[in-house]
Amino acid sequence: MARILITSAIPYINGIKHLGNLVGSQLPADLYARYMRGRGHEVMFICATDEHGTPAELAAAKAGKPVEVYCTEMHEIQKDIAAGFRLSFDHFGRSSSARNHKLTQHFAGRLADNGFIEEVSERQVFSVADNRFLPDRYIEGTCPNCGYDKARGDQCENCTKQLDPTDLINPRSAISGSTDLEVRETKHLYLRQRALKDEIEAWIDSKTDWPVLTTSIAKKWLHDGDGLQDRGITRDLHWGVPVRKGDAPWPGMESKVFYVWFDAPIEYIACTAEWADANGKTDADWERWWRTDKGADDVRYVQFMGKDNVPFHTLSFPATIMGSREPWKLVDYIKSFNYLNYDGGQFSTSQGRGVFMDQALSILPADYWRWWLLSHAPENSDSEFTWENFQASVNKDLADVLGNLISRVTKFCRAKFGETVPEGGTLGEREQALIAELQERLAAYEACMEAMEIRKAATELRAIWVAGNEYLQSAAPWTVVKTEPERAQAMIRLSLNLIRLYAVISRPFIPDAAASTMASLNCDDWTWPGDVAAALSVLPAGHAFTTPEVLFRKITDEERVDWQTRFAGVRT
Ligand code: B3M
Ligand code: ZN
Repeated sequence: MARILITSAIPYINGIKHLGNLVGSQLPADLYARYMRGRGHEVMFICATDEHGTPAELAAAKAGKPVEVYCTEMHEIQKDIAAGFRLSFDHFGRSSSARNHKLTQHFAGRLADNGFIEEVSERQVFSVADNRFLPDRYIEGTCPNCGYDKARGDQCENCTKQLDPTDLINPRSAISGSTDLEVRETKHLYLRQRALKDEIEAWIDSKTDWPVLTTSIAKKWLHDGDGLQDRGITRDLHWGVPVRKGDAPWPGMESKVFYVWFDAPIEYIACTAEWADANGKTDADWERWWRTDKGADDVRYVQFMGKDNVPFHTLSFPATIMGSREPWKLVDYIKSFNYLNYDGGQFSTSQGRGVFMDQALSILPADYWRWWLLSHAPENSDSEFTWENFQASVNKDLADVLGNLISRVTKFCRAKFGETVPEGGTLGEREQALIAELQERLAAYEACMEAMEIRKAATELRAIWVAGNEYLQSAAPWTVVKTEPERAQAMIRLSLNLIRLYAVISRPFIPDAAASTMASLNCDDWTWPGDVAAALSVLPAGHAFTTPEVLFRKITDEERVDWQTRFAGVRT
């Protein structure tokens, strides 16, 4: 039994995520976690809300709520929706937790002690009326390029020109509207990533099994232009982890917080500590996942994320860990994803374009979405969601292939032999051939799941479902029963067991359907089928079951058209 630590990129707190976000991190991470648990491994699956930074402050202000209150509410909302999608986190934490405050300050202290922090003086805009420094996007004014009067200090939304706050004509505070702005000196902390470049590069070079998408992005940032840059890790905000050097104050940094991207990945670790706290465990219980001096040596650590998050996970977070000179676990494998597009354009949170997680669950159960998203995961290139494709996949794969097999077998059994596994007959050549085929296909499926080749895994799983259908079609127990009822019984006994096998191996993709199928089969044996022949005799003759309701319903053309129009516009 192996020990596997799995983290999904932690979603920002400022709003409900769309399906593109979901398929780029949380959902594939869940698939992998469920698979590894199914294989009997010890898994720790961690996710959280990413709660700090300007976007959180702005979203809270827009909602008219104190930022703490806003984050608490949004965390609960995101947690409920994640549960709705059956994301099986061992813990869904918060980057604003006390654990993360402490650990972030700890890392900063260690980095400073080891000479990896530099204090840099900068000139920045200060709002006298608000009594605070303003981050670029808190400054508004007229765009020097196009004249748009609500341009932000970092960019003009109207003409997309990148700006410096000092470029703006008539600049004002986005918080109070005040024009009483001054440029003042302020000190910030920089993480000296350049000093760790060789170490980081050697580490990345040692990861020869990483996906090309991950390595190519890491390499780009190591070498492009002037190469890896030192990064500012503090901000003049109120909301965030206060800058401290471990337990001690940091002179000159009293009113500052750490940059959100400094504390967010540390939350992976802190969240595991939150898990321990929430479950009455000790520090040793979470440290055995993260401290190589406390048992984490034999842990395999896998991260899941969208491609835009890769630089932070291949460079900045490793720099934090390495620079601490403490024995923290570094990631072993980074599975990254391209983007999912929506019906000819992009999913967009800021524009409200596409289908959002709550909306998706309001029209269909989680399994329908999980199946489509995972079987179309944007692994090797961007992929696209269209309602036609979604309808076709659900109707074919889930309803026609899997659902149909389950309902035909159970209904036929009920009609001819009653709701118990029939006992007559023995397996013939046809069944032996099926078993041999399944054994081979199962190995292929497992290989894809181990390698996190998600689309291919879905294809293999579908092929396993199809094999069962083809068997049933050619064995035709409904004909055989007329002349050789015992043979038909053997076929149905095998088929009922096949349904159980399908529930077990499909569970990572479609956990609800798997659970309801198992409940119908009156069985709770989720043992992974090592030997297919043995797995196909788990349900003995005489075992009672109940004929399940329709497992997957078809999406009608009317529904498809309706949803297409309903989700064509922007969410308000
Ligand atoms: N919150 C960005 C995102 O949600 C960011 C990920 C942090 S992972 C430590 O895509
Ligand atoms: Zn402009």
